[in-house]
Amino acid sequence: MKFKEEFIEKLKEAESILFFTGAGISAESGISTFRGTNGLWNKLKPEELANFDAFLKNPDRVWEWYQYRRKIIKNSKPNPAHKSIAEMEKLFDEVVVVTQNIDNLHRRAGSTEIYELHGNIERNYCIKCGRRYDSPNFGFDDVAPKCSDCGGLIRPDVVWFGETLPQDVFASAENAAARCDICFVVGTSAVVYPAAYIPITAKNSGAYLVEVNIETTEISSSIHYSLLGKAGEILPQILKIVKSIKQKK
Ligand code: BJW
Ligand code: ZN
Repeated sequence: MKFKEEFIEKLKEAESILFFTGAGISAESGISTFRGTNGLWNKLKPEELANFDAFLKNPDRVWEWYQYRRKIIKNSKPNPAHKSIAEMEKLFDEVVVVTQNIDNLHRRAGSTEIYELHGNIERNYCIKCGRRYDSPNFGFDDVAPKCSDCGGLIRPDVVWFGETLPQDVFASAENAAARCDICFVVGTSAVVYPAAYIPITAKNSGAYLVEVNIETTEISSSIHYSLLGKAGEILPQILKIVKSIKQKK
């Protein structure tokens, strides 16, 4: 793949880079996206599953859906896109991952500075007393479990529609966006807010925006350089070019 010269120059100058990622980066690991042709929301309604009222109305149905996804995630592996991002840590002063994904694949690939805006499917908590249930092997029944301390319902520690994002995590992600030199927007439709403000903050603070996606998205018109294709194919090529730049230095 031949990259445009302007992008190569930005890579040469950059000290801090940020990857803003969404479900598309894990698609090649076998985890379904939400929107798009094979997206989860084509078959299931988000308003029936990804919000607190739906959980209260039918906890077993929502829990079962998360158990189904937990099993897929547990059996999946980071793909070349996740691994390339982790490897970039050796090549830049700062590499930050801001992800909307709950699947832990960035961590499993070896990235160390990760801000999970929508939580993590391996964590759970009691909605009544807040007790945490964070073992990855917790609750493998398809029935919503109850807290052993207070009998309250236990929910996955993910952010549903209408809920606020973890404020400290979002603030750190915003700060990282404001200081990065290049912001890569990878595998996200960029329609869910406030997460989608991250690349906008980066751009407003002077960062160069690069999109990696199989199709154009809501944010494509604001992007400096759009790379159309699979994340698992494009990111290893970016890693390769960065390695060759750093060797020449
Ligand atoms: C590839 C690829 C490959 C495929 N390589 N690419 C109107 C305007 C603005 C905002 C709102 C509004 N109405 C309501 C809101 C607020 C709402 C919102 O943004 N809604 C919009 C959808 C309209 N936001 C919220 O409710 C948020 N909270 C909030 O605003 O709090 C303030 C508040 C509090 C109280 C009252 C009112 C407000 C919370 C949002 C939480 C989102 N949660 C979910 C579920 C998480 C748990 C779970 O996983 O079950 O997060 S929804 C879902 O969408 C999930 C994702 O993280 C998120 C983003 O999706 P993502 O990652 O972009 O995936 P896709 O599927 O959309 O896209 C995949 C992309 O990959 C595609 O572009 C493909 O082309 C590409 N792709 N294969 C590269 N191989
Ligand atoms: Zn409890």
